[in-house]
Parts: sequence; C-alpha cells; structure tokens
Amino acid sequence: MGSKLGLVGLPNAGKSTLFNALTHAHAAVAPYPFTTTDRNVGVASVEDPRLEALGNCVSPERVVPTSIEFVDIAGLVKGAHKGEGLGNQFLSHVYSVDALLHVVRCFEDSNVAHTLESVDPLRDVEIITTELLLKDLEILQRRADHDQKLARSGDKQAQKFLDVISRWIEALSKGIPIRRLPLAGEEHPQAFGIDLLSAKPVLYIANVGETALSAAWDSLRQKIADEQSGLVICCAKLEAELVELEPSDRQAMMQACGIQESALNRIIRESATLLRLISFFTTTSKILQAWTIPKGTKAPQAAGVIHTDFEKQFIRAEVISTKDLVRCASESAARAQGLLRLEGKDYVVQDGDVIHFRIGQ
Ligand SMILES: Nc1nc2c(ncn2[C@@H]2O[C@H](COP(=O)(O)OP(=O)(O)OP(=O)(O)O)[C@@H](O)[C@H]2O)c(=O)[nH]1
Ligand SMILES: [Mg+2]
Repeated sequence: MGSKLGLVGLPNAGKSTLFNALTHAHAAVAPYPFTTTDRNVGVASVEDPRLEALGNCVSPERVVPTSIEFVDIAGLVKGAHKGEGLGNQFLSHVYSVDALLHVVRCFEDSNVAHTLESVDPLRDVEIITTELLLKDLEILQRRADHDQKLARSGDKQAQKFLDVISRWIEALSKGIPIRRLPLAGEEHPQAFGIDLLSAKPVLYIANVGETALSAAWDSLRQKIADEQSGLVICCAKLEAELVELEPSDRQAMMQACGIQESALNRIIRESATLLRLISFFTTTSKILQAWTIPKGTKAPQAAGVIHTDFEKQFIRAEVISTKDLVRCASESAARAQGLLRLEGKDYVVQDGDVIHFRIGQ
C-alpha cells in the first residue's frame, strides 16, 4: 500500500529491539550507540479478531491477515539536521515514511550506554522533536526565499504560499510541530508539494524496560497528553524475547511477568489508526484475506490493491458488512436475506466490508 511507519529515537532507545519484535526480524541489537546504520525494513501482521469470526462463516482453507510496513531508522543525535551523527542518513529515511513511532528510552540499565549519560525521557523527546523542527525550518526558509522572488514578479500562488509559510515558520520557532496546527485541506504541506518531518503523525512508545520507572516518566506522560498524541508503554526487550518462544512457553512467561496482552498488538493497531488505514476482507473457497486501504478509498482503488489491473477492470462490488455476515453465519443465509449490496465505482469502502469484486476482461 505504500504506507510505512518509521521507528525514530535516540541511539540505544531500543528501536531495533522493538522492530525485531514487531516484524519477527533479526536486526542487529547491541548495547552501544549507532548499531543501526542503514535502515531495516519489515512487515508486521495485523491481528484482527474479525478474521476468526469470518472464518467460522466461510470455512476457508487459509486465512491471510493484512500487514503494515515498519522501517527501523538509525539513531539520531543533537545536531542531526546539520548532519551530526548519522543525521543526513537518518533524516532521509524519516522522509520516506508516512508516520513515526517515536521510541523513548525509559529503562535504566548500566550495561546499555546512553549518549547523554542519563535516562531522561522528556529531554530525549525534545532533542528528537527539535531536530525535526529545525530541519523543517531550514526547508521552509529556503522555500520562502525562493517564493519571495516569484511573488515579487506577481506570482499569486507563491504569494499565497508565503502567507502560509510565515505562519508555519512562526509555529516552528515556538517549538510547535506542523502536525499540531489546524491544517485545512488547501493548507496542508502536501498541497504545496512540500514534505515536512514535523507534519507526520506520531505515536510515542515508552520503552520502560523491566525496571522501575524513572522519575522523569510522569513529565513525559504529561507532555504527550498535552500534545494529544498516542502513547503505548512496553518493554521492548521482553516483547522481543516473547516472540521467539513457542506459544505455550510464551503464555507461561507472560503469566510469570504479570502481562495480560502483548504491547505489540496495541502498537500495530494504533499504527494502522495513525496511518488512517481501514481493513476490508475478500473470500474465495480457499482463502479469507484481509487488506488495508486508506480511509475514504473507493471500490475500484480498493480492487486495485488486490491486483493493479483490477482497478481499470472494475465493474461492480458485492458488499456485506462483517457484522451482518457473522450474524447470518453464512454467505448463503446473508444472500437469502438480501444483505449483499451491489455497489458501483463511487462506493467508498467501509471498515469491515466483505467484498466480492466483479472484474471485466
Ligand atoms: N534492559 C533493557 N534493555 C533494553 C531494552 N530494550 C532494548 N534494550 C537494550 O538496549 C540496547 C540497545 O537496543 P537497540 O534495539 O539496539 O537500540 P537502537 O535504538 O536500535 O539503537 P541504535 O541502532 O544504536 O540507534 C541493546 O543492548 C538492547 O538489548 C529494555 O526494554 N530493557
Ligand atoms: Mg538500532
């Protein structure tokens, strides 16, 4: 789908550890900073209880969940916007993703170096946020210089953008990320063909480790609440160990650690929400499959996710909601009750739709 989340944070925050847990990968993890230099890319399956309920109705041979792509990015340090540390490399990878998982080190462990020699989640968040803001400021200032010349020669579009830019520059100078501004459709950076790092939605991950929370934790929680961003608390190291275990051993270890649900499912669910993704389902006699699309996608484009040719060859969609199908217990019963709707090319696919696409040649 091209919707990707990037894991960002200071070196040794636990990004690669969390990435491995999410995507069942084996990216290098080590107690010294800058273990990750190039990025790691992987996908995580989206666990969806609706698949089990639908499976009982259609008895498929195979169930295929949908997935989300994660990118594990090199650690950032102060001055990254000017190229410090792995700054330029880090930032170019941040540009390539649609939303950010900001991993914050909240665990104390004397064996794991901290580039600033103390655990201070709020300070760390501010370092990363500031680097993104400074990079945006640099880009906007360059664009403003360019557009000023055009505006002087009477370019109306450039004049309009200059007004918007000056408001964005003012916000960034006060430490406010672009994502927190009310961005009306026309005033979105994308509408001006500009990609801003601080416009990307963020979900914070507090990597609390196995030890007691540090005192600075409360101020971090307060900051995130003030920003109205999401926060998931997890122990990345434990999550990475859990995914390596057989299900029965995993259950036993979770019980021993007093964990009811893995934080990974919550992170994946909230990541999908952050990307404004919804799921629809397709069924054949063999496969029940989940697919993700951005909210607001119309039926032909949803068909195009299954196979690019399907978008052009789309004729109609036969649609039933998961709720109706599960209530009827089978497709034939739902059909008999007239619950399958025929929808055309303007139909906006809804979360949980079960769809049979009619495709031409
Ligand atoms: N005690 C403890 N150690 C952790 C936890 N999460 C990660 N670590 C350790 O912290 C060290 C750094 O973890 P990484 O996942 O490599 O960190 P990173 O953020 O990817 O670091 P860079 O790639 O250098 O930016 C490793 O030794 C991990 O085992 C945790 O929850 N508790
Ligand atoms: Mg790493």
